[in-house]
Amino acid sequence: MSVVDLRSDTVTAPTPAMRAALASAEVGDDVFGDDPTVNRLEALAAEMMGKEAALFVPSGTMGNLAAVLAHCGRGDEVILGDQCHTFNYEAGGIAALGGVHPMPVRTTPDGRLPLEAIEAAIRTDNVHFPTTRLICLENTHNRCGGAVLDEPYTRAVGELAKRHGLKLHLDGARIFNAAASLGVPASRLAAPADSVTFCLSKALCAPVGSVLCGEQPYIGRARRIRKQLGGGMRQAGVLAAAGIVALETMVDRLPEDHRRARALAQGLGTIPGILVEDAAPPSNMVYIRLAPDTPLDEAGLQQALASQRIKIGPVGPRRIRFVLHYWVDDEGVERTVQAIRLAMVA
Ligand code: TLP
Repeated sequence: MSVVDLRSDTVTAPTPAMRAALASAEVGDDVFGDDPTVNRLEALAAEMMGKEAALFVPSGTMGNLAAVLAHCGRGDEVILGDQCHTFNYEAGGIAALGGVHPMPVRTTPDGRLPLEAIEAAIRTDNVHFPTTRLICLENTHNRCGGAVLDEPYTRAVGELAKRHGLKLHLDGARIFNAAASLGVPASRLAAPADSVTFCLSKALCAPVGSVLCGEQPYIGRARRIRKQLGGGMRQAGVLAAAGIVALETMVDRLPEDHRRARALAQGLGTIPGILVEDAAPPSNMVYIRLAPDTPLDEAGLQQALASQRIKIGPVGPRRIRFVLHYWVDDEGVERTVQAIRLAMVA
């Protein structure tokens, strides 16, 4: 029986085509700018995001950190969502390493920061205050059920930022999922942002890596910051080669994961005691809650499923996230629904 791993799309092992590409990748020292495969990946990524330049980084966390540090100086402030990844899951890096002060704004369940709330969070010019420099958005929104930010909303935030002389960064770890969900090119969703990070190592299946995209001088500053963070990699072409395969072959299949997320949500919705947060999830994530009167809690369910070789990820008390990806097929979805149905009556 194969393992069905729904804990995250970060668990995705490389595809056979990626393994072949990385084994034969042409490489050089990327800190010297000599790695042709990294250069090719960066050019492709910039083109797909509609930006001038790109920087290959080891992780989404480093991509967001370098992005924020290239926009802000010490004591500057960034407006971001209280549910966003940078605020919750990046070990406080922007503050710890960059001296950048976060100004969290309440996130609505659809992953948005209300425009009025952003505007109200912008500091006036007063010696007591930090200087507002940057706004961050996340698309798709991880903690908000994989919510998708559409083009008009992102454009409205971009216009607001411009009006106030601020920059806009987009954590687009799963921007291709957002694009697939809306049926628009990712570059349209990135257009209002000054910078965007996206991940190769999540739904696109590459083993390692993310890319930060923006205008040339900005990416130049980010390149120096990546070096300061210890992220200057040498023959990184072996990783970039898998990233190129990811961009060339894995983007168009994302609607399959979204279809399976909806199937999983629908199946789980028929099980007594399971409260599906969104019966028609917008991208590749399904969030459920266990009803208060069910004997199994999230750890109990996780344990029951582990014995069936199904891995799930609790994200809070009685709350569980399931993430669909390349390595989970229809049979895996069915097996999961059946196993949970049995565990809930056991
Ligand atoms: N998210 C991971 C965990 O850290 C929670 C996951 O399993 O979903 N931005 C967003 C929106 C993310 O979801 C993640 C990873 C990152 C950035 C960071 O990427 P990595 O893990 O490459 O540093």
